[in-house]
Amino acid sequence: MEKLIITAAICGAEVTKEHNPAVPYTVEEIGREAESAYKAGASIIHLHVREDDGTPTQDKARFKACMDEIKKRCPDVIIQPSTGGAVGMTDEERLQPTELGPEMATLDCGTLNFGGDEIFINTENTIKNFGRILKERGVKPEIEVFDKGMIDYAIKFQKQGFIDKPMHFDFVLGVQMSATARDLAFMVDSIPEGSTWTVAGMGRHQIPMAMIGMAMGGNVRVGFEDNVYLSKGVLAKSNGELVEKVVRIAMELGREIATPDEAREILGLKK
Ligand code: KMH
Ligand code: ZN
Repeated sequence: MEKLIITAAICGAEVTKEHNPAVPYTVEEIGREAESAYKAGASIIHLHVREDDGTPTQDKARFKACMDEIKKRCPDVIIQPSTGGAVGMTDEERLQPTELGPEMATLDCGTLNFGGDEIFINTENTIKNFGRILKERGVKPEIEVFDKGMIDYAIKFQKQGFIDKPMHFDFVLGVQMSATARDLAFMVDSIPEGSTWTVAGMGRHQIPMAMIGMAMGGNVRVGFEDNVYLSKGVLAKSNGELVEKVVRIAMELGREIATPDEAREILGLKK
């Protein structure tokens, strides 16, 4: 099997210090959490940033400060800014970090319910526009899939020239769609041959989905954005602890861990 790419989603836009005091807000805290994940074996940092008080922001200067801090601590790690940001942000706000020339960024391929009255809006025109801009800026999209129709959108927009092949997908299970082995198998079976994929299970689904994904030959995303617990009722002290847990399971499954450069190779990122 291919080496395992571990993505650490260290911060997110919704989780707070009330959920887990180790959730990072400041530039220093974001650097600390990225470093803990990187040292444990993460080759990609999926990045949201916050103001010092925890407010989510897509501000370009704030992203630059955080990315510089991460690069200082983890020189070769792949930084993957979010273009999803937080619910309610405008497309222009969301696109700001792509101006900083990251190697990757997310591309959310559909609209979905995001809890309570929240709707995370990604219209067809938003997806096409984001795809076009990422392509123009040489940024590889990680296609965020919250249900099967989003794979169909990605394939349609790839055919129309807004997304390049080979495509890389992140199956986010447990937000809108459920998180079962059947769900994951259906997603994996629905993407074009030659694509790569990773799985992100929400909350208590994080480790079970990671285990199934690893056994299937896929890649894994863990981190506070999706889950703040190391085990039932036990808060993780850092993102690194969550990555370490995945590494232990990977060792048992015989999956070696990809370095950032090996991940670049697997994902076809230009260096
Ligand atoms: N915070 C969500 C509204 C992404 O990073 O692209 C969007 C999100 C997906 O987290
Ligand atoms: Zn995100």
